[in-house]
Amino acid sequence: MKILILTGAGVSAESGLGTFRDKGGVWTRYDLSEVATPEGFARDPQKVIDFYNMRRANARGAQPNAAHLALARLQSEYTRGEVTLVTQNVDSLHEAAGSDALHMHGAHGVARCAACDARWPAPLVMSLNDQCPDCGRPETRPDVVWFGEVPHHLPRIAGHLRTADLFVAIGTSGTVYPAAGFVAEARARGARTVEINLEPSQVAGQFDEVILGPATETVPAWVA
Ligand code: BJW
Repeated sequence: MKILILTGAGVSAESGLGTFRDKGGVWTRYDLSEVATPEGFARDPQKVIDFYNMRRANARGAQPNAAHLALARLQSEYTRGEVTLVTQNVDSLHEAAGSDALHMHGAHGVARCAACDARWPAPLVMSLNDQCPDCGRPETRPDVVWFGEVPHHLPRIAGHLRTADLFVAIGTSGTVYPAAGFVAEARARGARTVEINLEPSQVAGQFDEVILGPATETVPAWVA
């Protein structure tokens, strides 16, 4: 059986990383048009760099929780098929738990040159004057996907959506596309679909099964 798992901020919530849209979430404290769009970066790049330096520093101290660990165990021990993990998260907690994940919205740990698209490991504190190691231009930005930008790995994800027998979404509100549309795609191709979340997402009605509760309890129980 081919299993495709999509995770969102809820899977890292109990590691101490805030979600985006819950009470006190990132988008209740920051204007996303200012810090998570190419236009915001063009208007005030220093503000955006500061925002991501702060988020990168928070993420650096976080440890994987029981949900990340259970998913890593599933990925390494499942012998009746394959388990593909796609995450919208920019933290590296799936990797810290031992998983291999496709980061469709990028990663805190990667810097990108806005001029030539080169990528390299991000320093903990990124600066606007950082020069690209390839072209030398000082046009460094975080390698994260902002609104209006095309997410990473979409052709590979589309392939997995076509062939998955089981699609599972964990800790995501189902508000951001194209990820929120994956359940419909997987379902149209005949996959069974399961949502695991603290509360029903915006697209909960499209899943065959919805499991509610904190990820550190529900995910290990589902994997077991
Ligand atoms: C727990 C829990 C616990 C809490 N246990 N659970 C229709 C189709 C296509 C696109 C669009 C469309 N309509 C509009 C668009 C455009 C736009 C969009 O979706 N806008 C909507 C807001 C309407 N999308 C885009 O612009 C995307 N690009 C794009 O569409 O390109 C065009 C294109 C697509 C395809 C092919 C060709 C071209 C890009 C979106 C980029 C999103 N970027 C961000 C920032 C990333 C960097 C950063 O981290 O700063 O990604 S925004 C933010 O939202 C972040 C997240 O990955 C993303 C999703 O959030 P997530 O993970 O769901 O978090 P929350 O907070 O929303 O939800 C947390 C959930 O966890 C909740 O449900 C809680 O209940 C739960 N929870 N604690 C379990 N303990």
